[in-house]
Amino acid sequence: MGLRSHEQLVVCVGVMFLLTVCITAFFFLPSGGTDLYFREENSVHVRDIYVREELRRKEQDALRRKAEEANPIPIPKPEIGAADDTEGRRIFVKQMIKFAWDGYRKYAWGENELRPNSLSGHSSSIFGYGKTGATIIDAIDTLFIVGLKEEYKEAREWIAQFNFKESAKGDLSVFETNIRFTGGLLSAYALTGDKMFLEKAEDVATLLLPAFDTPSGIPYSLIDLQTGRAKTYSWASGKAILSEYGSIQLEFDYLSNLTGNPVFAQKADKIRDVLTEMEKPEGLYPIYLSMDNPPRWGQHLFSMGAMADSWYEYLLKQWISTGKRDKRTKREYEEAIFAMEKRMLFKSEQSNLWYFAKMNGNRVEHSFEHLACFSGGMVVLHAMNEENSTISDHYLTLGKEIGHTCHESYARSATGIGPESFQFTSSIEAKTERRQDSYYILRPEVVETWFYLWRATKDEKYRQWAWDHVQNLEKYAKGTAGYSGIRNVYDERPEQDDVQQSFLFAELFKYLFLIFSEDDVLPLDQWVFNTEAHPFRIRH
Ligand code: DMJ
Repeated sequence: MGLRSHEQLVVCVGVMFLLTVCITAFFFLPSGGTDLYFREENSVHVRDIYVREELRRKEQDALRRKAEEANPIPIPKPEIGAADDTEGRRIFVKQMIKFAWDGYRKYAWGENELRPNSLSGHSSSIFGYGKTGATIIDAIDTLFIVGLKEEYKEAREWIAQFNFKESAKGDLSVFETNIRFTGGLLSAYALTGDKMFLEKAEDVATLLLPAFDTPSGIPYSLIDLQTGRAKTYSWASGKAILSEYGSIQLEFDYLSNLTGNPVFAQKADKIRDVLTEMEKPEGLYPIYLSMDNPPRWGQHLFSMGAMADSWYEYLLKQWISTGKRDKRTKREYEEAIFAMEKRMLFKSEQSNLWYFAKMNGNRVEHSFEHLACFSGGMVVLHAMNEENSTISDHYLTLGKEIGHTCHESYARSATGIGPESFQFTSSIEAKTERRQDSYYILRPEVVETWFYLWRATKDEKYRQWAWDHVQNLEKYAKGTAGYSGIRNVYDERPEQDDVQQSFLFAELFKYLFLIFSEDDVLPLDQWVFNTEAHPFRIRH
């Protein structure tokens, strides 16, 4: 039976309508619960933090499965609580190092760092954009000290064939290259006597030399190692940074001493001479300095933390590393710390917690950084080396108080791990309410201070605090194939940042291993640690 034309039109429209409905349903409706779940995961509309957490865990499980499939021999994962004596704890730390190293070796060999959950390489701007094996060079002395022999051998072979100049690309931080690369190689030489490391250390430091060609000798912050072109940070208004130009001397002096090539020590001495000549506002060192001749201070910002810290550390350690012969450095260190104690040391109102505040001109900011927690260890090291017992007692007390304050910043968080920076106000102490200050990136400074306190006092609480930190790292920072920073220490289920910093090996693992070792492993009257915890021999 034939249809009339208006009937044909109705059928046609009907068919098209049905088709449209089917196509829409096929493409846009969820095919099942799980699918909908994952579709939401990629959507920016998922605001509920618990849903996001759940999704993150699923993602991590998927990555873990991927890692296990790719790696038929499972990476050993030590269980929490496996160790209940000092030796057991030391072995536990060694297993952590092996776990983190195996992950790096498998997924990021030759890259600067590891993304322990994405199972790939990671780099940050301090390394330029080349693959320069920062983790291998930063870790090698730790591998040697803890006795991971096969791992050490493999790292040594990689370094022997490594050409820094060819591999480095873009602008590298002069400071970071010096403390991690020159420092790491120098300590590998100091520990093993293997000349290859010394030659490599000299190669790296030689590549940095063009950065010192400035009117005053105060070096630029960044350098392109292939062209030798150096510059300051774009945000620093043409100024150099105290912690950076001030943390050259230990490595450069040691290098000249070991090689007989005076050029490095001369560069470091020049910086020191310039600083000795400068007028210091009330004895304090501002963070910024111009590179003119003579140089001028920039804005009067003062801190014991970021952008200042290792300048003070190097004054003290330079005195110690010369077998206490360099009296001028000792005097300058004492004057600097005395001025900071006078102007910047505070005690909190409710809990009597001691901390160094920051200052902008005369304005005091009552906050203390994780980075600044190193100062506890520094003053304890001074106390251990000081002949005058009144001064020594004073600095031991100060060190204990700072170690305590920094411990409080850990104890007052949900994870037992301290934030990047914390404040002291009428309502909070040793905590932060600022989301942007709440992260932890595997920094070592707090454990570093407890390590010096352990060596100086033998008070078991420091070992216990370090062990607590080990367990918290296991709980919150352990990823699929290594350890990661966490984004919020106040979150009971913190998100990981997926970066295994190279200083985890150079510093945090080393201090943890040493705190559970006897004092004759790197005794402090024979070794001095650079700011990246690379040990150099003290000259006697
Ligand atoms: C390290 O690279 C060094 O300790 C440096 O002096 C400051 N910060 C990091 C670790 O936090």
